Amino acid sequence: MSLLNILEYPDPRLRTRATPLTEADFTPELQQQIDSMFETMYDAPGIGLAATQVDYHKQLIVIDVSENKDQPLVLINPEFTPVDASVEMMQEGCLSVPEYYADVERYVRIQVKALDRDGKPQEFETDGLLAHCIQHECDHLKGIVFVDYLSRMKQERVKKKLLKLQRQKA
Ligand code: GNR
Ligand code: NI
Repeated sequence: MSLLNILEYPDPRLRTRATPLTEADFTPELQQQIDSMFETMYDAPGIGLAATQVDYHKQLIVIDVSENKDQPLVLINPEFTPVDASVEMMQEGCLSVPEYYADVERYVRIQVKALDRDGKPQEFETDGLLAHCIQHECDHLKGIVFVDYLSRMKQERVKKKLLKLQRQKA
């Protein structure tokens, strides 16, 4: 296991569309990648991490929204459908957009279909923070970052702020 580098907005690599994993992808290396993603997410700390954020462009997400950080969830080739049209706002943050938070509208209740870390199909319905988090992570796999939903002016402001932060770190 090892900590992975998290790409930061506006890094163009965050725009990569992840490809589905195939049966041949379920190797010991994949299990290592998953463990390293959990380690990176818990260390950050965050409640979710999409493979895109660590420059690995396969449809793989790790999540743990539990209080005690003891409910790891792996979603591979995830798909979701809203249960109904209700939406709600929640304040979101993103490990690829450090020190910035904004309200984002997401479906309240979603039906989720994905494979688990062993390639076994799983299906469940969820709402609340987990539903928001899954929608946020599925966006990453499509190259979408939550700031894309904000006004152009806010996007420009975040971009400037982060580029400055990145210059200072370099
Ligand atoms: O740590 C995170 N918190 C969060 C809060 C509200 C909605 C979504 C998230 S995901 C985020 C971690 C992250 O950047 N995942 O891609
Ligand atoms: Ni994110």
